[in-house]
Amino acid sequence: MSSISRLKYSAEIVDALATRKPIVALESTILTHGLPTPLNYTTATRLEAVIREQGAVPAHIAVIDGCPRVGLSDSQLSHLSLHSGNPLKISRRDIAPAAALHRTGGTTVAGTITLAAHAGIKHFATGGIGGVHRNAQSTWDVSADLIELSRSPTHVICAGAKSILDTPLTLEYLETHGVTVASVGEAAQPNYNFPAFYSPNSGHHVQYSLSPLQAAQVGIASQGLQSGALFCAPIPPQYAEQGSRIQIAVERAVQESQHANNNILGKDITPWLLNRIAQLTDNNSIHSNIALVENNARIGAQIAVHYHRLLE
Ligand code: PSU
Ligand code: MN
Repeated sequence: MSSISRLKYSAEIVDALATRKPIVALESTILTHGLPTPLNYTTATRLEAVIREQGAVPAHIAVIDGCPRVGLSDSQLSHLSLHSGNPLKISRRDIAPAAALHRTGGTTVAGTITLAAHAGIKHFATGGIGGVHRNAQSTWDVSADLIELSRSPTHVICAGAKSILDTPLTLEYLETHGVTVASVGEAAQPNYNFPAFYSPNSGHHVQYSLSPLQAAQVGIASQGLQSGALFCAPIPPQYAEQGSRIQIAVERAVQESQHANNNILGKDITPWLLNRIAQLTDNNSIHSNIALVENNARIGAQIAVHYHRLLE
């Protein structure tokens, strides 16, 4: 049986799809590779609560025992968060082998978009996306997240791309591949900064500054174009100062990862850097990460609610 035809929905998601409720997808690599236990579990349940507070339905996506799932139970979230049995990091390329070999793993942004698009879920909130890595000119390390955004109609709400990546090259890549990029926020003032995950401003700009309602209107206007979009919400301002301190640790971690002795390659690079930055910042990076992903879940749910009202 194909992995996609094995896709299973929780009862709540079956109902939400049938009754046309707003749904916000959530990834699970943040549980299996992005955050340490038990903060990964408490964050996952908090994100679900934040989305419900706004009147939308959360849909965590993962592959469990070979079964791609949309909507996870509390015990499935808790199981993933314990990292037992060495869970896979599941990008698009890993979905079929994980299904065939009955493996369990967290879906990345690319893996989650693939499954969310199949389920007909338009909105997906996460922390940061993968992008074009520094030195990609020689390593070719470009995250599959960017490719997936370019070929699916999913709209992703995130806090930009981490400065472990090459921001201008990431923006160039998104432009070339037709992905809409905008900032989104509840503030009255327009904001044309492309955020840098731990910091509200990367020093690079976007062309559109949207309210959640306007982001939903862009979603409606994108129908038929099959355009993916990246809606970027900056980390809340109280974390800005800490962001510049974390930046120093980011630079050091990137340098260490490039040191030949460490031999960090491929899909292990992003989790390795996240863990090293947490060590170097005394876990401050983790608190920032949790704050921004909650902010994105809230704004993502607001966009999804507006979108569904506009559809009616
Ligand atoms: N950024 C984070 N935390 C994460 C990730 C990115 O701050 O957990 C994860 C996401 O799942 C993203 C993936 O899709 O890392 C990107 O990995 P790569 O760079 O190998 O494509
Ligand atoms: Mn990579």
